[in-house]
Amino acid sequence: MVNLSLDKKLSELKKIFGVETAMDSIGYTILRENLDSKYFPKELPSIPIEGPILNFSLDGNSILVEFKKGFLSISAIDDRTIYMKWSLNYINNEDHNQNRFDSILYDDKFLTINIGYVKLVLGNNEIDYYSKDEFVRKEFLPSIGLRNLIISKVREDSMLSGTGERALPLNLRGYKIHIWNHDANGSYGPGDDPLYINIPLLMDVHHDNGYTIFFNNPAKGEMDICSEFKNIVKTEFIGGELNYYVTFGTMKDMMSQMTHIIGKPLLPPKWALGYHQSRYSYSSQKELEEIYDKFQELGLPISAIHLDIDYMDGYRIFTVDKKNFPNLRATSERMNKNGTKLVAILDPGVKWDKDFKIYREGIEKGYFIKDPEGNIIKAPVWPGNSAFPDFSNDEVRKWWASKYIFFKENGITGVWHDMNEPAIFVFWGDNSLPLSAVQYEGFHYLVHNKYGLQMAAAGYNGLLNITGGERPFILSRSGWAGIQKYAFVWTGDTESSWKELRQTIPTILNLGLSGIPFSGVDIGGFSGNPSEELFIRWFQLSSLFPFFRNHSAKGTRRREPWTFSENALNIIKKYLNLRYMLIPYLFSVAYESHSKGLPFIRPVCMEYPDICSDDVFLIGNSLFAIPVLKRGLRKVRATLPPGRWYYFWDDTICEGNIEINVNIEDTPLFVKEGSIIPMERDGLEFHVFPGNLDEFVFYDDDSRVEPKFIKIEFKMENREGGFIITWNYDGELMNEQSELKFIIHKDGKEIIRTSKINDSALYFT
Ligand code: MIG
Repeated sequence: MVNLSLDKKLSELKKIFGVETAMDSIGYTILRENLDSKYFPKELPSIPIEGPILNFSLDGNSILVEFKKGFLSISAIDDRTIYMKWSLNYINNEDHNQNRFDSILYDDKFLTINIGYVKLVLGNNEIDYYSKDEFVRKEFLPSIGLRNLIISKVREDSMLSGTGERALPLNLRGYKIHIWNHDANGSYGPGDDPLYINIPLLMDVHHDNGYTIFFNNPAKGEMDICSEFKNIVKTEFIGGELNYYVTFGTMKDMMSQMTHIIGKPLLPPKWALGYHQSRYSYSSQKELEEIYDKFQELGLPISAIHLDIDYMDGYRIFTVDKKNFPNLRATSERMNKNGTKLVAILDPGVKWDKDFKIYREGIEKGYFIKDPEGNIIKAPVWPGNSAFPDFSNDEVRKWWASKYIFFKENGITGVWHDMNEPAIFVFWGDNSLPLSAVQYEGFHYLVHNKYGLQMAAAGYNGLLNITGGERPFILSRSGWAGIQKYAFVWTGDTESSWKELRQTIPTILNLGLSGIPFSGVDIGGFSGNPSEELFIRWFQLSSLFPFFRNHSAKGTRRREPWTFSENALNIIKKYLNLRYMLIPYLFSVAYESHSKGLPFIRPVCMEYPDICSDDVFLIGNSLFAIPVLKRGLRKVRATLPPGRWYYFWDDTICEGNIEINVNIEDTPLFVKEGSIIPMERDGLEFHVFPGNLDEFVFYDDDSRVEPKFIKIEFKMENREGGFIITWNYDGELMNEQSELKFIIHKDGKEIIRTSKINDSALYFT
């Protein structure tokens, strides 16, 4: 097995991790291979379900269909969402709080089920799905067993998106994707697959009608999205159950219905939407203070500074290196006064060290993941050999949560979960735990994809216990369906390249369509060195992303705002200020994501069916961005979505095809006619871009779990010679006497009008 390239790898690993860890890595890799060749099944048997339909019955609110071989249970979750479960044996229905079907018809050959605008037609060998009388999907009877396989036919012209985190286009048609959370090992670029967050959820839309399917199976899998056969999607899992939810309707309806099932996104504490400064690593308290002070000195707003792994004592989790960080809490208190929070990294691996308390506890309580022979798995990560908590066990999650008091004691507000795929330093093959490792919920290959999610669930509860009522902030690298309930995510170790800059947009759009609204990318890319131009363009783009963080790998050139030219610093400052000015709008969008499950940044087709591009996006539904994604580009030609748009920077009204100069300081941003954009400029201002507006909900709160809030629902209507804004409000953050300051954008001018919140209307002519 050892050849030249492995020799080279060994010397590399020795350099990065030291000789011992490099040797441990070889040892672990061999162990993993031996275990899996002995215990991971060699054959993956699969038995096809076979028609015809022999019988069907209504069992509670579910329909149980009996085929010649196999059973299918169908329940209605609501009038646009169904749940399907296949088995070779009789199925006892779980209680799903089901709705009733509107009608069930059987005519000898076909079983037709109607609910709301959804219709399913079951034949002897397949199922046809219809939404609003339109055919959307055909599904052939699956095979089940250790290999669960389901083949479906999709329409020719639909967009297939979602599936978690992909360095692929927004439309995934033509790609085969893997469903196995994976550490990209320090650097990746467009086309690399899989990455850290893989979700068996696929959205299939055409003309804003379609379906989203979510396979409720975290097992190792893959999905061939029309790459092998035209219009054929093939989904496969190793083991687990074959059950899935399918929801129908417009993209927006599907998002809200689906997040009802996989989990409603959290509402972040407001500071989390500000700017985060990070680097691998700020490695002393002195350095941390210098960074913080420099932000103050230059008048650059900053919401958080992140500490990467070097703050720990020998990479032992829940410890601080007291030599380099003698009093972290003192620094954090100073930062907190100006609203800057400290965020610290946390990896799941527990150093294999008999003198380390967390390790001893884990051993005594039996909380670490074992191999099939009952030995605790010992595998190298940053601390050297480590043991891995079994987060699939609720008791372990509670234990883990109880450790987060450590963060409070050290003045750390937010926690950044890394290496939680979990990642292991290996020599060859898969860089995680053995497939055959044993966890509380089952073999590792069945639950691996949930490791980061379950760690986040534990961490979230851990923080809830100690924040004194503030909403927690967790940033997670890995995740599965539902990670949005607990955490923000970022796209991991992106390479610093123009093509990766461009890739970032569809990656984040697909995360959003997978139910994860809050995500971002390391500004400049993680690995490698961006040119000043690339860094500026990346900064401009990220200032419009939900999560806005500057982070970079060890050994790369510094990337703090002042480490480029004076001109760059000025541009960076402009976009920092833009971000903070937009926070009232962005927080309202975050509230919409939280309450409706909608993405934070959106593909254009979500608002304007059929118009889609990987290079532009909407922020909420009122702002539209055309980021600059090419080196040397100084002129952008593009087509605006239908309607009239105000150029954000000078109020020029634009429509249709446009051509704009984009000097290095410019990034095209547009406001939809008929919008209200709350901004923080001279206090809170409601910027009015006249036109008809169905609804805009302004939301603000004090970032607490039980918040004091204000929610104002605005409408706007054109009237002859002017317009009228009406609103109603709820909440205690403002009172009857509170004034609303409107800034009306008209003919390139800004006109100020104030109203009492109690007035409920403003008429403008
Ligand atoms: O093995 O903590 O993606 O953001 O700086 C690398 C060090 C571990 C990977 C993360 C990156 C972080 C780095 N980590």
